[in-house]
Amino acid sequence: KQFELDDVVEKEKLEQELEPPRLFKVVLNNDDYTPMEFVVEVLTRFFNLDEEKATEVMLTVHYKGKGVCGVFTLDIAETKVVQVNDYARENQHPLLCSSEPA
Ligand code: TYC
Repeated sequence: KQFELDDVVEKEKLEQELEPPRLFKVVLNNDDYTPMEFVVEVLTRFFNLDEEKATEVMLTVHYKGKGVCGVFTLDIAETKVVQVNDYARENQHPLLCSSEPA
């Protein structure tokens, strides 16, 4: 049985070398109610942006409707979306975070 497992592991390794992981943009969507300051806090807390970059992304969302917080593999992107939406709801803000193929 062990050699079959080794074969599977080896095959997956080769696939991963041939095909880079698919990437997903995590985006924030604009709304009329979430305070700008809270959005900047979210961007610094969950996406490790500095204050200046966070403000830039927040303003892009505010003026253009949405903006990219970062690009991640599927697992990480999904986790960020859940963390941000949970945090927004805990603080009673309608802020919506979502993800899409990069
Ligand atoms: N439009 C919001 C306001 O004027 C600010 C805002 C920015 C909300 C970005 C959401 O993802 C967002 N208070």
